[in-house]
Amino acid sequence: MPVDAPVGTYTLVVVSNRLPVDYEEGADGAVTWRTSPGGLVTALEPLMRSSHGAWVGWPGVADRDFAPFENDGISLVPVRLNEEDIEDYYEGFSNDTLWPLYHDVIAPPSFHRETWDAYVSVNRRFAAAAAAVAAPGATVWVHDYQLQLVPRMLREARPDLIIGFFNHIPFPSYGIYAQLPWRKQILHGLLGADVIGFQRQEDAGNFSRAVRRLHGYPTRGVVIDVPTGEASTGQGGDTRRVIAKHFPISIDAAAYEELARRPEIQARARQIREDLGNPKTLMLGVDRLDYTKGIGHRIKAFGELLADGRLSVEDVTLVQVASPSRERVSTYMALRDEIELAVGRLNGDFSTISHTAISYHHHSYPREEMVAMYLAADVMLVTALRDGMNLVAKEYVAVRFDVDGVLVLSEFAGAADELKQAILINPHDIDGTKDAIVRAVEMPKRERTRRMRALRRKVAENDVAAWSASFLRALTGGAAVPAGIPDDLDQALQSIAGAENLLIALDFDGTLAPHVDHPEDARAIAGTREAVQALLDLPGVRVAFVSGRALVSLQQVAQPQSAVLLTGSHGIEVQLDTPEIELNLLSTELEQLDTLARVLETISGSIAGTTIERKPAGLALHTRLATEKDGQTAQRQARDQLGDQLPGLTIREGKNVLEFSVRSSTKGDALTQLREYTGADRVFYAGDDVTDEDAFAGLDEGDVGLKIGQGATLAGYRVRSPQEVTQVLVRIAALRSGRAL
Ligand code: GDG
Repeated sequence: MPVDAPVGTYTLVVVSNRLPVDYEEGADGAVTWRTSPGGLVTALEPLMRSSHGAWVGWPGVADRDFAPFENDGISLVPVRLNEEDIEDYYEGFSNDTLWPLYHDVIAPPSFHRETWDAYVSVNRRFAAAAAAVAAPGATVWVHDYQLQLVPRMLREARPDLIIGFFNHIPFPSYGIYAQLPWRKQILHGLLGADVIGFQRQEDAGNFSRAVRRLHGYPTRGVVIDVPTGEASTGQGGDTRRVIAKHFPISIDAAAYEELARRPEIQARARQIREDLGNPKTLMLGVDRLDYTKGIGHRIKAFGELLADGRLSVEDVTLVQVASPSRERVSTYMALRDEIELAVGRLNGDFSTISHTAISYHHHSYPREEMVAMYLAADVMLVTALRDGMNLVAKEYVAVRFDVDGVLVLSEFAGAADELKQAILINPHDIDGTKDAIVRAVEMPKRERTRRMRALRRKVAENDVAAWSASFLRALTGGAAVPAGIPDDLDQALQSIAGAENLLIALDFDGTLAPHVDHPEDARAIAGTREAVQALLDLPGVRVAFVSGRALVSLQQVAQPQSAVLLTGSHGIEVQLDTPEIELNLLSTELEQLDTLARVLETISGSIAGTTIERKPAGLALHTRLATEKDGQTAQRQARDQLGDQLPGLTIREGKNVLEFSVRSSTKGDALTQLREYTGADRVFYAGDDVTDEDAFAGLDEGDVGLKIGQGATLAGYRVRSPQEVTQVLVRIAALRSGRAL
């Protein structure tokens, strides 16, 4: 059915390589679409319906145009791919270059200029399709490694859009990423997004490091400052803030558990065991047939255990589902041969007439059958050599409502960050993997239950709905921001007000004081001082101001009560119940500061028109008053000499100014120090600026982060203006004193 809505009206647009539907043609030639039930669809379906969403992607059939249509209440916008596009963009650049490269070159990546060209042009097609359907100011969420150039292309076409990107696979370390001939273009493409999501913290870190090394943009914690417009030549000017952070993906855990509780699926699980001759232990592997999944390593370990006599084919059977994948890519064809040779050999060596060592299946199964297998399996083997997340591990846990079963999990799968109570292995270490398998087979019931209970809690806490909500919250902060204190914020305030030791940490400019043209004119709005005093008067409450300003300047504008704890210069300067300002610098850093001053003073003394400004953790060399040539010479000399003498310096370039720091500190660091100093068990943090995101990122569960104004944020709550912050402070004081009475 064609969509009635004209183009350009969708407020939420999801873009992924594949649309979440499969094409089917009846005998009479009638076209039907079957929803392919991926986790992403389940996660986004309700939102797509409620917020007038559209999904842009390839419908899975080459060389055919399809008009936009609606399926199961979701508008689908097909992008055409020709046979050649599939070969070059999909099988070539995506799956034969990016996939192996991003998975730590387990297989050698190919680098071909023609497939790169195809990647660029197909990305352009996806970006154009998304730009055409997005409403003014819409949110667009682009998915995965096939479409890394889309965020930038979209931003150029539609600067009004809010753009998010999520990378489902790992992001490699710099040494590996640097091999890519188009490494700068890909980063540039991704940096078109406002929020770039990764599976693991390590992936986000690798990305930020690559940005620093290849583009030289400053990064602080999760924030990257990307120059805009002409300043992208690196000559200072305006910047746009991009957040690069981990958002570990998950599954629809409740839906898996619901299937597992169905009597017919439990009966099927019993049947599977029976058909396999009721082995004492059933082990299971479920993977796309992909070289990243470590299927060969698993088979090797199992074969050696049978050969050593530590496991017997009479007692243990391994069921391996290897679902067909990328069958036209030659590496995958070779992998299939290799795995099937290993399975055949192992079965030839160890199977008996009544017991098969490996029950191997190169098909796809319906989800119900997968759930029955998970239920039937005593031990689940996930031995990936590199894997963004690995949803199979989470599915196994979600299904086990009987709180039994053992998960053996590779530490190289993203899931290992959350699923710590699995038996974690290094699959390259065959002996270690063998020991882990034996341990899993022999694990006593009590330990199995204890571990599975903890695993289930983890998966239930972060299901796919929580995942998409947290990504979209970071991207848009939710929909419109209401006036006053929203209900959910009020509930959170009620909860923190009861803390044993409560820390109220507040940014100043934009949070307590409206932004003004001249920074020295900033003043907190009326009522703030009284609200702060009310908090200071309560037992177990500390109030801190956390600012990017130099502390002297903060004191001047905020005129804080003496009991207020102060941190300035993004945490480099502190004043914690002391009369003097203390510098948070190590003695080695103080020595570096001396060297820095010496070098810059010499340069400035010899070149007319250059001046030096001292900062708490560094110095700035100003060249505004020098001739252009002298300015350049001074900057070059400073870079060269300091590069030799102090290689670890952070250098920031602005218009006619070069700033050197011996320490890059963030408001996140400031908050950590305040938390330790006050011994707070709960923290309330309010801020409006992107530098406050580092503090929000450091909040724990149970803490409250409050963002002031619009813009991407990691804070859980939002208000519009400093006026509402004051209301919130008054409310916290009232709630807490109510408790004290
Ligand atoms: C990428 C990243 C990341 C498999 N065989 C059958 C079947 N499956 C289902 C599983 C699971 C999914 O496919 C596989 O997901 P994984 O996460 O394990 O791996 P990738 O396909 O490589 O996915 C990965 C993921 O994106 C999400 O961000 O976790 O790291 O590589 O749901 O159950 N499902 C059915 N029949 C099969 O035969 N029905």
